[in-house]
Amino acid sequence: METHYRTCNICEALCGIEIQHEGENIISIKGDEKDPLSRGHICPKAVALQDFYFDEDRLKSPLKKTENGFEEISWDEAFKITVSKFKEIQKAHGNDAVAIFLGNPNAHNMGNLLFLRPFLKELKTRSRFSASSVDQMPHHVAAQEMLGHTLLNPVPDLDRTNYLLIMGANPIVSNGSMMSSPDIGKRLRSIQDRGGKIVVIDPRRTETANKADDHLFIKPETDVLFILALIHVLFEKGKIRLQHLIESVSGIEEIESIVKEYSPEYVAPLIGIEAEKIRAIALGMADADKAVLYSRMGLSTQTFGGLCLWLTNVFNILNGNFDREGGMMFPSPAIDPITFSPKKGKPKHKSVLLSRVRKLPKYLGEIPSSSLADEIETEGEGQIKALFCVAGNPVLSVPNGTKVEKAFEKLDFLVCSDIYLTETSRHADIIFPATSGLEISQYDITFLNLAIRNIAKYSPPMFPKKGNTMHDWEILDELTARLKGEKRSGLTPEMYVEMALQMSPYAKQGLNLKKLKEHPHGIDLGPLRTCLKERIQTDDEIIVLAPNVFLDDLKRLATSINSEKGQNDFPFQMIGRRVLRQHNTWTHNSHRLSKGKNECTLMIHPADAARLNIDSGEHVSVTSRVGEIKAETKVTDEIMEGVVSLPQGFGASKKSNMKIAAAQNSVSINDLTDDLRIDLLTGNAAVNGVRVKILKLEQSNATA
Ligand SMILES: Nc1nc2c(c(=O)[nH]1)N[C@H]1C(S)=C(S)[C@@H](COP(=O)(O)OP(=O)(O)OC[C@H]3O[C@@H](n4cnc5c(=O)[nH]c(N)nc54)[C@H](O)[C@@H]3O)O[C@H]1N2
Ligand SMILES: Nc1nc2c(c(=O)[nH]1)N[C@H]1C(S)=C(S)[C@@H](COP(=O)(O)OP(=O)(O)OC[C@H]3O[C@@H](n4cnc5c(=O)[nH]c(N)nc54)[C@H](O)[C@@H]3O)O[C@H]1N2
Ligand code: SF4
Ligand SMILES: [Mo]
Repeated sequence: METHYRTCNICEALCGIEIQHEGENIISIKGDEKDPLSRGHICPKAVALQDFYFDEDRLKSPLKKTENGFEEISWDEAFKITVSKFKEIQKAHGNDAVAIFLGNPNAHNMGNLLFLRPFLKELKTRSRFSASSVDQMPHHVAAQEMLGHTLLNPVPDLDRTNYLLIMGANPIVSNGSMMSSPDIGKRLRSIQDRGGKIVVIDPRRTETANKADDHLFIKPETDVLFILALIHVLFEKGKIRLQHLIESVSGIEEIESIVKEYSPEYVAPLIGIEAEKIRAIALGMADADKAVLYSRMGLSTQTFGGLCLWLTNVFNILNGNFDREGGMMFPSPAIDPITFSPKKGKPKHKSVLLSRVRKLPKYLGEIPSSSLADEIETEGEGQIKALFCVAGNPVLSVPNGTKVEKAFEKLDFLVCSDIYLTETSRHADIIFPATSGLEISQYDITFLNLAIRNIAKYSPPMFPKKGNTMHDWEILDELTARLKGEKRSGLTPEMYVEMALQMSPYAKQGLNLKKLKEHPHGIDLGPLRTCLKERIQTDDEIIVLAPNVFLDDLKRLATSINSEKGQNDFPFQMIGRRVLRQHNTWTHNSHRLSKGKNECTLMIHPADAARLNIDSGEHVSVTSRVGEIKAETKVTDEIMEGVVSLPQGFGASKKSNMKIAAAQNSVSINDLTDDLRIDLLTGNAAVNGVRVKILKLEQSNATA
């Protein structure tokens, strides 16, 4: 029997796993007790890594669409067709006519991250989209505007804080996001064991809220008012303390004048939380020496996502808990993406570019994914004619997925890299079959830069490539070479890691790839430490507390307050949720993860259900401006009155080749979310707070 150690690359938690196997026969997958970050923790999804590897439905050969369905072709033919199509379309319509969509798994795969850069350089397209604009773009915008670099994203120092305020995140289920913190349950309990406090602000009493000391319901999309009121209280009670950043912050007066009008008494009726409670939280955090406000998905994917994430930083800074033990801190990763694109000394604040059709902001050089369909459908210079979708499933993951799917029919050429024939890739002309989690080598470049301890870890591949698949990085390297008309680069992800480690601040301590290979559980580089002075990228190394883009956006907030738009036709606000046993759209074909009760239910409050005469288990139709779905209800007081919740990532189509997933009859929340609902400041989709109406279905209409 052999034992293989690696990091699970499904979600951001970075759990170390121990796999016992005899050749291809897996005997067990367990948590690696010796992993310095995860300390033996895993979730049910890690065990399913074997299901994705062995899945019969998985793609095992390049495919070409023909009149008689998909046909297997050689890699050479797949590359030839793709590159000649790209070239032909770019020649006829310009470089931007070939677009790229990057899905979430790219961030979990070092090969993709490393080889996308040269590929994009060669493809020369400005039509770039990714899952980031349906997720965390506001975090990047706040980082760029305040600290000078999109990747300077602070993480809560969970292991040392004494007051954790969680807004719009459910880490007990998601295992943490923009905060790689495996074993989150124990870590939260430790806060309480050392006398600390956890408070959750969420329109749903979530699994995390159930473990917290306090949970407060908040009306969806009003969080920005809550945070403004917290800051108001800090000023009012003379609690501003900048600690070691006292000489390093500009714009305090502007913030003071802004928050004046947002007293707890003013915001309370708008957000649904009593003024007294708001004051108690602000003062509780001011008086705790180590306190941190952590905001995530629920705040970044709403109409005021940018303001929410900006004010989250502002609150943590003014409360003396930024770049300091127990507050928001910055990892000092061994491979630091910022060293590869330092901005210091360069002129900042070029104004942000706008997208062609809807004139939306293009942060990170990306067009907001909510406008993908528009950019395909709208004629004129720069219209998208071809799309390369790498590890993405926008038909299920982007707002108004039905519109995205229809737009795909207008494309001259769609090519996808995926492990499955999905709701998206089934429309492709060419599909590249990629390797999955157990077949790749991994050094987690993205998430070790978001981890709550400094760690370095490398995992070699465990299994050979399945069937006639290729690694994503090989696909990208081959495409780059053929676009250039040259031979493959000869580089491997390991070579990049080796080079990056040579430039690392830890190189002096002897950290290199050889050493990482000798330490399969990973190497602990210690707790987070104060380091912003070295890492900040603004020209004068000053934190900009009040950037103009945010100040300007406050006007949009002011006009939206008290606006009753749409409430009569669509009386409910819909929010999303995640389930422990699935990850986004792609894990639903694991029988292990998909068995059991239907998790794709519409949660509704008992008072609302009574008014509509609905019981748990009955079916309703849910309609928004853009679409309608049918769903089974779950009547529960864990959701706020007036709010309903559907999980994200569901809705596998019978037309995909994922038989287990398709048999579940689930629905896609993104058939209801609205591509026009967007945070205009950052371009991020507002998938939370969507206005819907609900109708009870008679028995005969109820088969969803
Ligand atoms: N309404 C609503 N919409 C949401 C969200 C929400 O909360 N509510 N969440 C958003 C968030 S946070 C995210 S990150 C996005 C995710 O959106 P996407 O990234 O579009 O979707 P995923 O399901 O993560 O996976 C994309 C595809 O990658 C394939 N895949 C998996 N592993 C690999 C691999 O190693 N290589 C290759 N080539 N392919 C692979 C999968 O089969 C799948 O088809 O969805 C967003 N959409
Ligand atoms: N099991 C599992 N884990 C995952 C994933 C998965 O699909 N399954 N996906 C991974 C990905 S890609 C990501 S980005 C992370 C996301 O990780 P989290 O940010 O923890 O995401 P969610 O669980 O969607 O939690 C969002 C919370 O925001 C709340 N919310 C919605 N609207 C509002 C609002 O207006 N205000 C407030 N205050 N709260 C609101 C919702 O009720 C929900 O509890 O999870 C990752 N981990
Ligand atoms: S929590 Fe995330 S990283 Fe850990 S085992 Fe589960 S899916 Fe893998
Ligand atoms: Mo995400």
